[in-house]
Amino acid sequence: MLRRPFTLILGTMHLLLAILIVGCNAWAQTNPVPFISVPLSPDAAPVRGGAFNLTVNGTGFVPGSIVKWNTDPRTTTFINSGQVTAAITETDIANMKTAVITVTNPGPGGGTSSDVFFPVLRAGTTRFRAMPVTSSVGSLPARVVAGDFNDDGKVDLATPNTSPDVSILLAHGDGTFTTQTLPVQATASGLATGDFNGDGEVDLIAGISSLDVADIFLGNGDGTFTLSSSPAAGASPCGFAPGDFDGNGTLDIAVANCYSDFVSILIGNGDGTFQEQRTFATGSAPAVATGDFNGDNKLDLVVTNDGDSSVSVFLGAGDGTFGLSTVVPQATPEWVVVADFNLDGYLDFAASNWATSTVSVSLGNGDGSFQPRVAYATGSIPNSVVAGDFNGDGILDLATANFGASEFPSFAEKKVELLRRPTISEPDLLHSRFAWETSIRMGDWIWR
Ligand SMILES: [Ca+2]
Ligand SMILES: [Ca+2]
Ligand SMILES: [Ca+2]
Ligand SMILES: [Ca+2]
Repeated sequence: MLRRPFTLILGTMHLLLAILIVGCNAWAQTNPVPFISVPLSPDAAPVRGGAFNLTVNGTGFVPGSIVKWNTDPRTTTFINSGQVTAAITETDIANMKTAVITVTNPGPGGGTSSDVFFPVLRAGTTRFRAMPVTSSVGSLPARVVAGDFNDDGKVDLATPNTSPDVSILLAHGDGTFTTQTLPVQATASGLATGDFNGDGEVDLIAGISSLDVADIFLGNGDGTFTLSSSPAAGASPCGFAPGDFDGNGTLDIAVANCYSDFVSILIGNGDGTFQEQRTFATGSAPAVATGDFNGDNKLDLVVTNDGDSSVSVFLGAGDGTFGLSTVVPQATPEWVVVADFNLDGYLDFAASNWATSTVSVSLGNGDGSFQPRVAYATGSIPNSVVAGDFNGDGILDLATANFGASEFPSFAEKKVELLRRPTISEPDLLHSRFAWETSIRMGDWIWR
């Protein structure tokens, strides 16, 4: 007699448990690592200009996404997977400085986007201060990357060198740096930042081209780094585009192999190690950048094929694989930058073409296709290109590092320089000057 009610209760409990499990599974959908596309809107603010809403466009945002101002969370409104807004306070912009903007997704999965910089400027005056500053680094710094490596709200730098080592330049905020040296196995030919173990601290990936591997250094949050792994990465890995390509909350990396005709995908395990590389064919001597070109909330790739005078666009399937979408003829594209240059909400790209001394802009149609490219003359042999709003009108500009520039230094160059580029209006550009490749990053390293 007692058995039936007991069975009934047990049955009901099973049903409840089943509902609970199904509900939990639906609720516990894995969140991707978010990705920020430039520009932010606005992309800068006048000092003491009052509170405002910052619009952040990108890929992989979820209802629990939080925008951080330096390391502090700000009240965030989820618009859709490609857009969030954040309430920036009057106090945030009370002083001139450059803030580090990131977006963090909650678990399961989740993680923190790469750093995007937000200048707070003196209203009505020139946007940048012209102030040449030189810092010593290792031999022949090939590139330069920026990030806040010690969580002090000041933007630091790192260069890969032939010494062989990586120089870590911790910013004092007055344009000077303390340089630390990170040993690597052999000449470091490329460098990129990302949070590969999901602890909120900026990590580094350095391409070791002679060994066909990449060294992964996990950031300790105090400006020091620990070597985590050295996954095989194609042939002469030299360019990197981190992104969560399979959307599982671990940062993955697309690797451009500078002396081959394929791109490697390293799927992250979330602890600073990676699965065995997957490769897919493209043109020769590629460089790579990422963004969502067709608005499906899955990161895509744009690959420049220097040796084939073309650019390939690969649409991401969202599982770490990519399909060739379109090949656009170009003139010896060496480097590529992804941004929304015409502010229509669709990502565009600009490629620097060394042989024709041009930079060409291809405007995206939002479906993975692009309008015919428009070329602009640059200085001699533009090896890399960077996007930034150099005159403060809210519209992205381009700057190139020109290999053939008359000020080109000797092979023995061992420095990075903050300098004013007279051809563009009033920027501080960081120009890493070097023999076979040059690279620039836009930023404000004078913390006023
Ligand atoms: Ca980390
Ligand atoms: Ca992943
Ligand atoms: Ca896509
Ligand atoms: Ca656009």
